[in-house]
Amino acid sequence: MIQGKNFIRGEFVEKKGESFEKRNPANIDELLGVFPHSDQNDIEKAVEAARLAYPQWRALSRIGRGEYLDNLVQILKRDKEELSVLVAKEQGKNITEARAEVTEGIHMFQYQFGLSRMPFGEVVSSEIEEKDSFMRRKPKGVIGVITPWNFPFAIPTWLIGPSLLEGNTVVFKPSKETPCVAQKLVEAFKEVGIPPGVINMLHGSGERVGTLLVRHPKIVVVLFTGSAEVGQQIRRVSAEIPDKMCACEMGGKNAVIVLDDADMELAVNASIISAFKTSGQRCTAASRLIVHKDVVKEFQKRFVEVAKRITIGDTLDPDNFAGPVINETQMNKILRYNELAKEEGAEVLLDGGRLKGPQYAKGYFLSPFVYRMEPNPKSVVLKEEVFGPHVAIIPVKDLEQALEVHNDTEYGLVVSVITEDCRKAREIRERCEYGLGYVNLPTIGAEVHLPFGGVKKSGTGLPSASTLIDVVTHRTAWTVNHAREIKMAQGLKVKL
Ligand code: UN1
Repeated sequence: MIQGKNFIRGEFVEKKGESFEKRNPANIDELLGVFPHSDQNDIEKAVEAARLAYPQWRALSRIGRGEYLDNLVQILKRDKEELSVLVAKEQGKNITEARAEVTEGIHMFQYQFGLSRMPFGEVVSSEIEEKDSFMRRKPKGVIGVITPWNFPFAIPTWLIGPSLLEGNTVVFKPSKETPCVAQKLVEAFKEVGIPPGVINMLHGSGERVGTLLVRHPKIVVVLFTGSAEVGQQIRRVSAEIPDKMCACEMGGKNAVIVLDDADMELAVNASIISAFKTSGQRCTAASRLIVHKDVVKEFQKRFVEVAKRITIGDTLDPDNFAGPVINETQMNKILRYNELAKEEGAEVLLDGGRLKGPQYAKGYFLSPFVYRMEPNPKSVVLKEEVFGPHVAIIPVKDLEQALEVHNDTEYGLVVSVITEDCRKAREIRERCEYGLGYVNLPTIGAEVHLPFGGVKKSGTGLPSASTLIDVVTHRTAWTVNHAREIKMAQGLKVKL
């Protein structure tokens, strides 16, 4: 049982007053921890701590800051299994996925450590031979990091790692659904002796703590991963405050496109992984399988066969495929989308729903819901993100229609195409709207050294992971004259 605490100026602080519980979504009898609800006063203290720590932290060399992240990696590697078990218990993903998630987070800090010795600017040519020009990056200040519950370890590292390496300081607000893993991550920062105030953490809900953090005038950048609705609110609030910018990673209505020449086994396996890993609770999960009509019959038969076989249950049993969904609200939302699909005329191929039986009685376990539906621009279930084990098979007559159906949503995060034909894959690459594209792979499984972010409603056009550096630094121009006299660019002549 974790006694949750906020982390401010290098200390875990006691807090009386309102608190909230975190329970295991696979077994709600298991209480994992109790955490404080932060208030305006805590926010002021945390932001002030980050503000005071900033000048010294940025004055440390970039390599010096990287060393802290390398030390952190050693601790996280030591505690990897403990962290993975906690991710599985708190988030509800299977232990094999939890281990992969912790690995992904460690990769981010390793990547940042490696980057600390790499160039962080450019030498730029000038019209005047004696002038040397540079693009140099400067940190921005205090960054607010607001993270979701589906990747309680990896996503915080994705946002905190680059922010700290570049010399910013951080106030971190983890999801109220996954405070335990956040607490462990911050404990590791404390153990490496990161200077007080460089990272601070506040527990609480998005509506209260998140909102106050976004509104705080001293938070210059907000990094957010979560729903499109909340992201849109953050964008609105940020726009009102001069000097504030936000980078939001939001949802997806991702698709696997299966063409008529697809390797069928690969197509089915990639689709199963895309639709049902993490119980469909990834922003990269696919809830649409767009399949060429000539192969749709075979595809759907094989897909449903495998979907029926996947085992859902105990998150610590590595032989299970998936665990529960995160909470009752999400479970009910997914069930409503299943019903809506029926109302919208779906041909149900596998009627998923709440799993029954004593091993499921204490958790939010859902079995896969699979349906077939003709392309329909009016259908809500073909457009909205479900974030659960809910997937449509949509038959299309050719590549042209596949492209049209793919782009017919407000989102644009991930597309995967299953084909042996490089020309068709190229058409998908050029004409689909997405931020991450895959060929003969599932839609999930991005790596930290690539850009991560979507277009349209999925993102703000500022991808994270490797490219977050562009958000957490300001690019400055620095020009030095080595001549004795002043020579101007653009042929400007000045007589004095
Ligand atoms: C998310 O779901 O918000 O590509 C992130 C993936 C993971 C990251 C997902 N590496 O599925």
